[in-house]
Parts: sequence; structure tokens; C-alpha cells
Amino acid sequence: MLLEIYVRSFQDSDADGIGDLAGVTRRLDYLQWLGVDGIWLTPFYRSPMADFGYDVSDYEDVDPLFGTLQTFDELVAEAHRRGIRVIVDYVPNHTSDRHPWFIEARASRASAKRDWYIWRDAASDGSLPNNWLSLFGGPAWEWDERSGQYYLHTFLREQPDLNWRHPEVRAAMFEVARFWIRHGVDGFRIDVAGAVMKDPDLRDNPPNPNPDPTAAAFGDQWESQLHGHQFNHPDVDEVWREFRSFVDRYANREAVLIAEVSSRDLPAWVRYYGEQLDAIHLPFGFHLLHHRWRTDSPRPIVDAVEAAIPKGAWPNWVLGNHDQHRVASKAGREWARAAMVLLLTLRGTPMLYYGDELGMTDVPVPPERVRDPWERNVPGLGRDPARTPMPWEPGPTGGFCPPGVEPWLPMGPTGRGCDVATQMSDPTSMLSLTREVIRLRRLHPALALGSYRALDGTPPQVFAYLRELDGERLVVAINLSEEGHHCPLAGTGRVLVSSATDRSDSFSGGIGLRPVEALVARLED
Ligand code: TEU
Repeated sequence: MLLEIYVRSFQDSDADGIGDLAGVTRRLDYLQWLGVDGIWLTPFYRSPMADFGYDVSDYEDVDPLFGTLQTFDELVAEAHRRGIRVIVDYVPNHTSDRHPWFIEARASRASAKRDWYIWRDAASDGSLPNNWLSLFGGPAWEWDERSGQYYLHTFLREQPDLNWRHPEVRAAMFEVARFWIRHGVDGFRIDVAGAVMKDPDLRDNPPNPNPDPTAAAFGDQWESQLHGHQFNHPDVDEVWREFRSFVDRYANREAVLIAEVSSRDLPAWVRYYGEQLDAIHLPFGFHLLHHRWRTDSPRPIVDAVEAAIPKGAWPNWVLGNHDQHRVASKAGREWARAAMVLLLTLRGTPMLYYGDELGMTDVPVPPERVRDPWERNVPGLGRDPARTPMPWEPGPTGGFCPPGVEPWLPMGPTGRGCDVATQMSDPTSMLSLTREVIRLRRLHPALALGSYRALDGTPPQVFAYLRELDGERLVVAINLSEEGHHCPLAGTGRVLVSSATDRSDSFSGGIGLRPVEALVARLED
């Protein structure tokens, strides 16, 4: 079980209202108590913070806001001492415009690093080189006055895209991975892995014949085009295969590669595993991110993903991250509990977003406190509400930073039980439920490693599946409706854990599920 830590918001250790690496170290005991096997740390590298660390100006140093290389080494040592692995963010698609590489590249057209980035002349009529858009709004091209060309930026203009077709870029970025392997990391989460190779001729994007209204997360302008020339280009496959073999070599095959791949097209997504399973270990399983918990069953999605995954490959599931609305806001309190049971019992590695174990919801951010540049460019798409500080205890700063210090984003409402201390002492809390299911995963290999099979013959409102290994059979049954339902099950069994928390009953021939209840049961014959 992995946990994403948005470092800025986890724990402040130096009273500046911003979380940092020493803060994470301070909370490792909590993570161990929860049963976390590994943490993914969002970027803590030197950065002007135009995109809160996803604009890196030095890949091989820690930004003073977050600590030093030494604090990082201490964090790794302390995490490893507790059996917790450390996965770091790897941001290959773009640097900061203040990175020395870009400063050198933009200095003149003759610069040795010019082609490390993607430059184009204006079209003959003076217009943009092509119709590509920036995901954060507006065109993907920025005019550079001094050298008289445009450069490409898939994200902010402060995030110029690297040219991964240039062998020196590849070599330099691979060295970055080697640097962090030497510092003991256990893997990389690769940012926008699908964007690194563009169409070599930078052809115009075609219009999108079927704009998807549910993909509004990206904005209408973005949705008006197809982006195959910008994302998931076939040439990307070879990059990550090469990266995998590089990392395998220097990390003795011990490091995991997790890639951010936002394609909704399963065949395109599956490619990231590599034809011989020789590329990414875990392409992120974002398939349930846009799921409508209150109306739809997740079964068709889960079954489709299970069917698409190559033999021998391992799935991964995500319900939230620092770019998405909180699952408890999308699903509501009860469904969020059911969703947590689902996340932790599907076949595959679950990646939990910090605070979801408390049922944290989006926190409204007043206009004067907006920090996310995306919100400034395209109002309504901002990600601040899902990035607010972790509440460790009741009180105005929730133990995230000392009283009297203003956290970088507003704290959620405190005093309503949404904090670690309160939930730790409440056996019915979301935190207790989460911990209990994680504990079950460790206790029952069938839950962690077993096969998956959806059960037929249940009412449509009930999603039930079998996890089986070496003769042990566990059933997960989720009632997706607000009425009670009977879930037929052959044989006898016993409930191990339920989102309704107060049951451990035995059953025979089936089990009665309460409204929006999710449970795990062991079949006994
Ligand atoms: O995100 C890239 C990305 O495509 C998402 O932001 C996507 O737009 C979002 O999931 C839509 O719902 C990564 C990082 O996760 C993000 O925080 C960075 O801002 C971005 O890359 C640029 O590095």
C-alpha cells in the first residue's frame, strides 16, 4: 500500500506554514502505524514554484523550503528503518525556465543547449508554429524576444518542454535518476510520462469529433482537440523501456517505476507496461478517478481493466491525487468509506492520497488565497482545494504548523472529527476502517496477491468479487445503494471487516448488506 504525500501540505517543521522533508520524517511513526509500505513524495527539488515544484531548476538538490540533501538522506534512512520505501517524483517533460539548461538554451540560437528544448520560427504569416494548446490554458508556444523564436511548453510558460529526441537530454535526465538512486530511493513516479515524445513534425492537432463533457477537468478548449501528437506518441514506448533498463542496472532491479499516464484508452494505457513487461511497473490506474460513485457500479471499469492488463503485469489503483477533487467530496462520506474498501481490496497496488484516510474533503479556497496557477489561467480548474494541510489534531492549525502561523493554504474545518488524533481514538472512524483493511491485506495474502473474479448473480446494486490464493477465498461485497440488499454467496463464511464497523457475523448462503456497506468476508468452505 502506497501513500502519496504532497510535501507542502503534510507537516511543517520550521514554522513557515509550508510542509517539508523533516516534517515527513516526524510523521513516519504515524505512517508505520497506518501500515504504509511506501511513500511517494511530490517534488522537493529546487524550484521557483511557479507550479509548486513541477518546475524544477535543479534536479539534484533540495529546495531550501523543504530542507537539504541531508534532511532527505535522514528521511530515507528513517523510512527504511521502519520498512517504508521512498519513491520520488521524476519530472522529465519540462524544466523550469530558470533551469541553467534553459537559460543557456535561450541565450542564443547558436547555444550548445539550444536543441535541448523545442524551438520553432513563427509561421510565414507571423502566427504560432502550430495549434497545440497548453494544458494549463492558452497556446503551448511562448515567443522568446531575444532569440526570435517560439519555445514549446505543454504546461506553464515557465515550464519549457525538454527535447527528448536529443540524446544529450536523455543522458542528462537518466543521470538525474542515478543521482537519486545513489541517495537510496526505491523508485520514481514519472510525471506526465506520455508527453516526452512529440510528433517529430509537430503537426497540427486535429479537431476532436466527440468532445467528452465528463473530461471537463481539462477545460473546453483542451477538449476541442485530439492530442495524439502531444501525448502517448508511439515513440514514447522506447523511452521508458530504455529508462527501465537503466534504472534496473543502477538499482539492481529493486526500484519501482510508476508513471502518470492519463489516457482513457485502455490499449494506449497498457502499452506503458512494455510489450515484454520491460517498461513501467505500474502505469497509474486512474480509471476510477471520474467514476460517479452514487449512481454507477465500478464493476464495468474494474472488469475492463482486469481484462486489458497483460498476463504477469500488476495493476494499480488511485482514487485521488494532488490534481483531482478529493474522493470524499465527489462521493460523499458513506460512499467514500465504501470506495476506500474497494481501493484497498482490488487486485493491485493501491495508491492512497494523504488525508483520504481521514475522509478529507476539498476545502474551499477564497479568491485571495488561490495559489494554483491553473486556477488563475482557467478559473474553476484549480487544484488548491485538494492540497490543503493535513489535520493532525483539533485546533486552528491542526498540528500542521504552530498556532499563530498561517498555513500556505487554508486548513479545512477543524473540530469536526476530521483529524488524526480524534479519529485514532474512534474505532468507527474512516481512519480506523482504513487501517483495519490495510491490516487485513497483510494478514491475508489472498487480499494482497490473490486473483480477482467478479461474482455474478448479485443484485445490480451489489458489486461483489472473489480474491483467491492458495485455497484461501475472500469475498468483497459492496452495496452501492441506499437500501439494504442480499448478496448470495455459496457456502458459509465470516465477516472480517465492514465499513459499518460493528459486525463480524457468520453467514451461510449469502449475506445481508446494509445501505452503502462494503465488507470483506472469508469463505470457509
Ligand atoms: O500532471 C499532469 C496532468 O496531466 C494533470 O495535471 C492533469 O491535467 C490532471 O490530472 C487533470 O485532471 C502533472 C502533475 O501531477 C501536476 O501537478 C503538474 O502540474 C503537471 O504534471 C506539470 O508538471
